[in-house]
Amino acid sequence: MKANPFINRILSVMMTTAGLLSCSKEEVQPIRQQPGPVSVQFKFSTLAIQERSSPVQVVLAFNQAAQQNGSITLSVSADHYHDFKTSPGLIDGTIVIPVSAGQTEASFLFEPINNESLTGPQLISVVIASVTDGLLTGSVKELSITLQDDELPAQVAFLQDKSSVSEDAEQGFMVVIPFSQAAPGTGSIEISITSDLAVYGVHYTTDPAASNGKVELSVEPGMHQARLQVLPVNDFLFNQDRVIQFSIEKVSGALEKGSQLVNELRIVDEEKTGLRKSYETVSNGWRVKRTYSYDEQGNIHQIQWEQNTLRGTYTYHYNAGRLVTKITSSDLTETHFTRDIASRIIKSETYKQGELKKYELFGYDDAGNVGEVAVFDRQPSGEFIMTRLFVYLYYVNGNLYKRLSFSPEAGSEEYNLLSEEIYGNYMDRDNQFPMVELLPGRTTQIGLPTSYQLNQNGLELNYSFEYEYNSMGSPSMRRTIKNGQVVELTSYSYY
Ligand SMILES: [Ca+2]
Ligand SMILES: [Ca+2]
Ligand SMILES: [Ca+2]
Repeated sequence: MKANPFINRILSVMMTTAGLLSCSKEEVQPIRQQPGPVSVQFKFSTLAIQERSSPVQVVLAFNQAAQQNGSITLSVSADHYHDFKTSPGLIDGTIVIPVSAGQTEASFLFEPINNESLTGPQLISVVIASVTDGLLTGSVKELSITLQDDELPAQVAFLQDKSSVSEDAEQGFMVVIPFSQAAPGTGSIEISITSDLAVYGVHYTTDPAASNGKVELSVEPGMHQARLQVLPVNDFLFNQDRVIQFSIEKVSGALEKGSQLVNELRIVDEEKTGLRKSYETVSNGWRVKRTYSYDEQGNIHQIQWEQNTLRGTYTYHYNAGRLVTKITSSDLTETHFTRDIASRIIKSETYKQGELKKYELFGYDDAGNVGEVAVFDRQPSGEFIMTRLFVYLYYVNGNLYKRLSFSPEAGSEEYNLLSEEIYGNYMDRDNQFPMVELLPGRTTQIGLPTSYQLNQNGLELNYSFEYEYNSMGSPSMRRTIKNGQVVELTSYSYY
């Protein structure tokens, strides 16, 4: 077999190489024993760690085992250094990790601190700042740790949607805004205040004070509620209730809006509280209603009346001494009053469209009660004649006992008795709705009658009254009973 020249050539090259290696052995060996520096880099460039997580080992990987002892210095930057610990410890923003020969990686322990405050996620940057001889910083030289907060913002809402306070309440009213949990940090609540009738500084103030219809409440960590004190101004006037709307407009910091964001506070005009407002009597096919309104001094301003489908208004007019001088009616009649030196009304004159139609003369008994009323009506001839005479008798305590109605006999000094009404069995209860209203500013029944007798045309009719009361002890309902049957229902309301 003939030798292949190609194979021969390869063999000769191999021989030559072997000879070359063996003769330069002493020079090549140090390159193998002293490989390049050990490259150090983070195993990951990002890490997300929960605030309540157990400590996490953060690894720096080497490309080969360390040849010698040394150390790695990490520089750490964070907003809140007290939110975590490291091992080795963090000193002046750096961690120094020792490295021993033969180590193939290094690490440090990152321990989050579970706190109660809401700071939001925090970015912590860890950078390989320097390494000692024999080590080299690799390409992943920075690690971003996201420290996740496990707190939730506290929810902020009003305790109630509606509340009320009396105008004369000295401490005012505390609007309470409870939180769903202790505030996990600082925050603030902006409350806007609006009202149709209540004017800030005139009818009420707040603490903290409002400015341009807004109040800012600041919240400290750990607080369970915010409070806003509302101080009504007591004006001593009989006017009206005023409603103020508070609404949680904005919250910031460790807070968020809850569900009840509006609170309506009613400032109750306590001067008027309990004053009679209206009564309505309903019978079979018949209805009458009167509604009373007052001026700021608490005197009757108007009475609205309704009778079946008819309605009208009486307006009261007063002099400087707050005594009624006249009552004008929506049907254009006017009743003027004349008083004696003791300010008692002794005469009333009723005009219609300027013409005197009727006048009444009032007489008083020894106790000062209206004892008699003589009614004079204008006749077609223009002259006035007495058409009725009423006589009133009272119990010692001032409650009306009896009303007698007479008609004068024409052309004589005699009177005919038309009817006799007897009120009896009074209960000692507040009664703002006397069944007989004689003159403004006077009552005929300070208590509640429970029986009534009418003697007329030879007939005797007997009624009894049963009452229901409101929480103030004032009557809210009256049942008029005849022969065991309810014949009339009266309901009463108060301011
Ligand atoms: Ca926590
Ligand atoms: Ca936290
Ligand atoms: Ca008032």
